[in-house]
Amino acid sequence: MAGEPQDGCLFCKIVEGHVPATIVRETETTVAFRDINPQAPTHVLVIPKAHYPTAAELAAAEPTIAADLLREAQTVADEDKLESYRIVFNTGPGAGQTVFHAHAHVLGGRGLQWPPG
Ligand code: IU
Repeated sequence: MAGEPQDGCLFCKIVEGHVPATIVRETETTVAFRDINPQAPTHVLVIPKAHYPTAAELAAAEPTIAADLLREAQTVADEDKLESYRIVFNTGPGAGQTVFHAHAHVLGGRGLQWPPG
């Protein structure tokens, strides 16, 4: 069923505490943890506890949780005192999405180029 934990989903396992992660924030609906392969001094992933493969599917099914995700991403940036930062939703393999459980990347702490690669 939509939103239910999926077998084999690594981020569902992080939500359930079955896979270790450096968690920086947790709310009723979201978890934020440091990326294991950081691309910037701050690189935090903010995920919904509910399983949706992409941010677009999350927003369509659970707009309130999608808004929670954005608010938490902003809070992570504030807590790391980032003056400038980027919030990224890679969507689809061609855009670099490798984990199909919606997540926002919060990147900052260094200069970020535009356009991204
Ligand atoms: P992507 O947008 O789907 O490529 O992002 C997935 C991210 O999840 C990527 O940056 C990985 O380094 C990160 N990650 C993680 O933080 N912990 C893990 O156990 C695994 C991936 I697997």
